Amino acid sequence: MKQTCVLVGAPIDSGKDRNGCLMGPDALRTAGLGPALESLGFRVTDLGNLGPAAFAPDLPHAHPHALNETVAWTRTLQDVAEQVMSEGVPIFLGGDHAMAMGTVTGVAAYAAQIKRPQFVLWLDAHSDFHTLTTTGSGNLHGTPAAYFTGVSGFDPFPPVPYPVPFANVCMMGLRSVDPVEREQIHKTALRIHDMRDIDENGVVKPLKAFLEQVAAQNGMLHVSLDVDFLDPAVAPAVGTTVPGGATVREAHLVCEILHDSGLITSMDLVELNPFLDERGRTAHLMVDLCASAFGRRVFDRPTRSYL
Ligand code: 6HN
Ligand code: MN
Ligand code: MN
Ligand code: MN
Repeated sequence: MKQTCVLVGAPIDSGKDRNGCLMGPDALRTAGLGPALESLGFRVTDLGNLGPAAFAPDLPHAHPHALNETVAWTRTLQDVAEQVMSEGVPIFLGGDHAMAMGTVTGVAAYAAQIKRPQFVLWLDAHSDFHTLTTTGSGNLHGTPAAYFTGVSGFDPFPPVPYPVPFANVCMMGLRSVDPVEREQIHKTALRIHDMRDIDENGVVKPLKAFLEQVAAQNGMLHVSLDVDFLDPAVAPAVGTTVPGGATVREAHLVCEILHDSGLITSMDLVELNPFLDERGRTAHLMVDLCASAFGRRVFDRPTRSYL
């Protein structure tokens, strides 16, 4: 039987002050995400674009920015993510990275139901490990990793009954971490691979070690791919560019190995701001990376060759 991928549009744009990510889901569709997955043998269903639950309007220059709207999105996404997990492999189309407050807590609730541990691979220039009190910018797309790991300081947000253990989170590609985030991360068992680590060791070694841990525990694996994991020279359509990111091949290799592992159970494609793109090149790159993560390859190799 064909496996099903479920596309879930989440045009959340409240995670920062600069608008544009609301066009992300439709740009990913326009760049051919659905047909790319179909050509790989998947049945693709598309839930269309979601909206936030009802919320009281936020004040224009509040700190944090757009708190009520982001809480409302988190509620919607938690429910939908938990539900949709029984229908196939959801691919959540962002939207900015505040989306992961809902998607990761939602899929983790499903994992708890079926009594499997949840793991997260975080591909990002940033650690997104602020809380409502530590964030300097007030931009909530800088907070999801602290929220879904159960760090306190998220009062207006729904409580997190099934936090993802720090040791089950692997972050790759980091090169912009705020001092408070660094201090907090030091106290945790998060697996961190910054760009220097990738320069020295490549992506295969750390990724393989993480995937072995996921496989050994029969874990569910959520992959959260932020556009700025990539170098801005190849992926310009993001508001938070940081030089020195992953190359096109490094990113593909990560995705190809993820596919070979057979472990991906859900995925986020986030932070694409089509308003900043150059003739759709970043949208196309994100679609191509997603295709690699779901089995596009040049030549066949034995599966699970990395495990
Ligand atoms: N992202 N650390 C910065 C802040 O504003 O808190 C940047 C956050 C970037 C968010 O990667 O999704
Ligand atoms: Mn906004
Ligand atoms: Mn991010
Ligand atoms: Mn980022």
